[in-house]
Amino acid sequence: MQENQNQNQNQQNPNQQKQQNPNQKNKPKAKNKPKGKGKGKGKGKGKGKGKGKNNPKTESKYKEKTESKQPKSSKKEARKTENITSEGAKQEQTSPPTIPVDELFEDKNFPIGIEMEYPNDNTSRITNEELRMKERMMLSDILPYLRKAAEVHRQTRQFANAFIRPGIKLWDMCVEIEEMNRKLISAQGLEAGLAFPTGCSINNCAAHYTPNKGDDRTLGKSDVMKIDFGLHINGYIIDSAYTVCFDPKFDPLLKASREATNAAVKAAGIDVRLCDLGEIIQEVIESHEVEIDGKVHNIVPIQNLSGHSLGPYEIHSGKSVPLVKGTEQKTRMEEGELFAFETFASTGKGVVSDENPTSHYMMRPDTSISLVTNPKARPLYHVIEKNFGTLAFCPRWLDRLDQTRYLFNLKHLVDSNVVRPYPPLSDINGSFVSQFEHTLILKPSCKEVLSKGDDY
Ligand SMILES: [Co+2]
Repeated sequence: MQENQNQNQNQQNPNQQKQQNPNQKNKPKAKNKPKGKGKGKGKGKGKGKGKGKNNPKTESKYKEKTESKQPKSSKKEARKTENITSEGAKQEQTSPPTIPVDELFEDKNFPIGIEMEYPNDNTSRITNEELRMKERMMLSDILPYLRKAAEVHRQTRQFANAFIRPGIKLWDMCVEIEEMNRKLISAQGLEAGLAFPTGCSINNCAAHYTPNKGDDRTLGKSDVMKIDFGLHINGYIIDSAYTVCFDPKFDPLLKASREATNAAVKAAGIDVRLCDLGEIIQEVIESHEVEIDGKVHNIVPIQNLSGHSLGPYEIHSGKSVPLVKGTEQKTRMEEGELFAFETFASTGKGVVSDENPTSHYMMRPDTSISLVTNPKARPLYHVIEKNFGTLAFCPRWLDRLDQTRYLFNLKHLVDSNVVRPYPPLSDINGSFVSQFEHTLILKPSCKEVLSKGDDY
């Protein structure tokens, strides 16, 4: 999911900036901060398996399963997947998946993402035993949450790629993806579940599209679709996205974003300036071009979209990762921080603007029911607070909770500055946009790309 960079909205909503002082009511379970001090709960579960070679049997099985079902455009780049393993798995997942991920792995021993050394002078970090100790202390509580959510993401996207075909009804596709996510993560109130609606933005639409009731749109055979979904455990969010396209003429467009995201991930590190990542991303994206029906198009990054830091129950916790050079983001990345790196490559102007209709909404972090002047809208306020807290939601999820005739009240909550709308964001008509996104954490000794899989 994306940061809403619409200027007007930022101005009329000053609350949005005060994210550091969250309202308790909207932040249940926020007790596990990402920079936690370590609660002495690390039972040495990790067994140091992150670095070693893993059971070749389980590894190859994982690879084979995934590769056979990915869209062919994402097969090309062979990935180092040594760290992603099913080691510690009690039993195998079925196909299609039916077993909650909790039951697949013993003692919260979820697969580790790809661990990568920090660039340049930070490479010595990984060998420092003190740092590794600090890491276990700091992150022993939250890493299992993130790794489990990431494993669910991998399994669900593999499942989705097996059934997504041109002609599929997007509503059905989103429902299937969301139901699978709920099952695999053992969804439970605000303790575990979906972090935001399943985005399936198509062609010139870059982000924040998911079908509302009555939208019968189906996937076209040359559509460029961005699948963007997120999961969380106790507020710790995995935000990851990829592009699906069945027409090979768009392969270079997909490659531009995939390589840019990978380059940014590679360059990420403690003390790295966010503006420097923007420059890298822009350079990689602009080094590509794509020929569509006889015409060669330049490819550009979308300058008013960005990656973002993640906080507990907070999809955008303050820092942005620009996609172009020359921004004011002199801020640096810091140890312990969690980031969603996402890049968007476009054949259009490289600028998105709001579209209709809106499907993504999110309660503001510092809001209060006292702002809701119409008593008839108050029950909806409570439904949103109880089910989604400060996480994003969509009308489809209100339908699912048997809410009816909520549109007027939802509009009232938006007008009262209690709920913020996140409309679809699109580049110019006739353009095409690709996206790839990973969530990574800056551990003391190395970075871990949590959502990495064999597919992307
Ligand atoms: Co995101």
